[in-house]
Amino acid sequence: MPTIFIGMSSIFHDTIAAVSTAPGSAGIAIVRLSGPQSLSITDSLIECCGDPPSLRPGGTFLHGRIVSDGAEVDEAIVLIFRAPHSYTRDDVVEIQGHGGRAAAERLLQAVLDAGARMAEPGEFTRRAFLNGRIDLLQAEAVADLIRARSDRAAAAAVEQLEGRLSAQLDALYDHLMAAAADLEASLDFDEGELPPSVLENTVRRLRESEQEIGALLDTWEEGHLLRDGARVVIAGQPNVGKSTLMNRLLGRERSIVTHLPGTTRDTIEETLVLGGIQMRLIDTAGLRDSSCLVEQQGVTRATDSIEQADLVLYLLDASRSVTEADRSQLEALKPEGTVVVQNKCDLLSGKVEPPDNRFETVTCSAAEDTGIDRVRDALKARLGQQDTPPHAVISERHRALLAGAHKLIEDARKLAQQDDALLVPAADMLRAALDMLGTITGRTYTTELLDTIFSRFCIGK
Ligand SMILES: Nc1nc2c(ncn2[C@@H]2O[C@H](COP(=O)(O)OP(=O)(O)OP(=O)(O)O)[C@@H](O)[C@H]2O)c(=O)[nH]1
Ligand SMILES: [Mg+2]
Repeated sequence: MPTIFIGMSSIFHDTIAAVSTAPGSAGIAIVRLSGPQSLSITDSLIECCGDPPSLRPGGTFLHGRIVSDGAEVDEAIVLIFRAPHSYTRDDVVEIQGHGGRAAAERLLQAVLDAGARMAEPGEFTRRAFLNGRIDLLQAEAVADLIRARSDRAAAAAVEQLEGRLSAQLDALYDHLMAAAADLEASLDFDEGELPPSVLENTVRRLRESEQEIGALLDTWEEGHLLRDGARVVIAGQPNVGKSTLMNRLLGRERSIVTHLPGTTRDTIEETLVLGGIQMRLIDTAGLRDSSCLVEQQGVTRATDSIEQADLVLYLLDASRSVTEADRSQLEALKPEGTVVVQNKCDLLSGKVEPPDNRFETVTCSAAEDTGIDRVRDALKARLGQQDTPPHAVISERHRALLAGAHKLIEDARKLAQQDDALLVPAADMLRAALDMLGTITGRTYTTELLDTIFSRFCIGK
């Protein structure tokens, strides 16, 4: 008598499938299925010794030939995950076939022909969320982890995936819920009869919530640097060696270098990972007035880049005296967001004086490749948070919601402190703030919100 495995009933009635490994040459490719027919579809495709997949327990694997329409598709290993012990909490099957684009596509086609539907980007993770295995913050962490370009970004995503940020948000939600309940309770008192201690308690709780949200909002800057990479803009007058420095930092000849001022016209962006920190390095056109239309546009782009930069490397030609244009440019830059680099030091015999004591200044010769480590060290020191262990940090989506909730809580508190008669609008505001906090973890969500979040995912995740 074969053992019969009864799967958990799922809210999903169809079975999705996708190639879950990256396209291209590789040892193996994995086609993943999730949904109630995952096992029966695999049964219909596999020729193997012993029981078919649907009669095997979860956590096991088997070897067999995948045959579709009488033709052999591939030799494969099949991994079985039974609901609810799977990535999506539904029955999941992973078929490992040979790698390579064509082989993987053939395997996927066989699975689709047998009754599965092609998965949308992020649909496996979306099902994991809708089935309650992970919350929205953890789902977002999956996308962050896949995209992480630096060790630190990956470590922060893992923290978030493990639920550190979720736990923090849940505690915040509960705290605010308690304050809102206190406030609602005070609505039952007649005017003038509300004991002051009840209101004092509510106000204290609201203040604590505001502080906690403030602390979370402070992690945004770091989160932005980890997720998007710090925007490091190399700027300065024409011909000071910006493109040469860009190439040195990247370790390859990316930007065109000539002796002619005005060589770089467009902004040139490349990713650089330095000491575990991801950055977008941006080479720009030399800043000068030009009658050439192309160069003018380049200078406009350079100026825009400087405005959006997390850090500006302002280059000077150390062999020349600092110009008026440099002085007025430096005047406009913030010392906390700028490192002055005095380049072309090889052309000097003596020591160079820093142009402006307000700015951290390093010297180098990009052409001779000396002092570039000083530039790297300055970048790492300015952009790294190496002294703190990696921790989960909020994203732009979370920031907008947290900032909104913070404002509502603050306004509600002020109303409550002002007059008993204003407790009703204050309670409404707290409900709206709770909704906002709930949208971060996915206690409350809309289809549009899920569409936006999961469209960032790749197919197969
Ligand atoms: N001696 C010396 N020459 C350098 C150094 N760095 C760059 N140069 C030279 O300076 C000239 C201009 O270099 P680029 O890197 O194109 O300068 P840029 O600032 O990008 O110039 P634009 O794109 O025109 O704004 C080239 O001939 C480089 O070889 C350096 O450290 N020492
Ligand atoms: Mg250049």
